[in-house]
Amino acid sequence: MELKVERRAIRPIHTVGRFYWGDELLFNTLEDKVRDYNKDGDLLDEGEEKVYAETAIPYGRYKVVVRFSPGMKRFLPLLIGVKHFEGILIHRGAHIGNSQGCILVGYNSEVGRLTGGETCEKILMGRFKDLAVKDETGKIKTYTHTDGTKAWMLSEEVWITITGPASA
Ligand SMILES: [Ca+2]
Repeated sequence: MELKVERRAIRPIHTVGRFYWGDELLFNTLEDKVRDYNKDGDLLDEGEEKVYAETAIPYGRYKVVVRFSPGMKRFLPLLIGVKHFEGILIHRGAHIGNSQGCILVGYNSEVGRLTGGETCEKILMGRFKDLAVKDETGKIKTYTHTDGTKAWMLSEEVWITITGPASA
């Protein structure tokens, strides 16, 4: 499965985008400020630097697993192999104060903010549930992720591409 975040509004302190499941537009995303200015997947180039809790993850394509987040106390999608970052999740949130590089989901009904995040996270996790491997009783099978937490067994690999804006 291929997911996509298309960054569309690159603002001085926040970034609004669109979240796609395959080709299907599901809802909006909100991230911190984009600092991977040359879009090469790192924050090492001239003029680039990571400012803690104020930096969006670099552009790129990342594997996604669904892992139990000890901090969030629920199963959430986790991006693997993000340069300069650890524990990048996709979860609900209203404003970038809720994110330290994580990808927030909701509807961009107000400038720089999201609403309906709880609904959007439910929709997203429903999609992952459809992909999950279940036992005879319908319970999702899990394995132990490399960080020691439980993760869902998925019937296919899931990848997410962080891209955009199309016109730039
Ligand atoms: Ca870069």
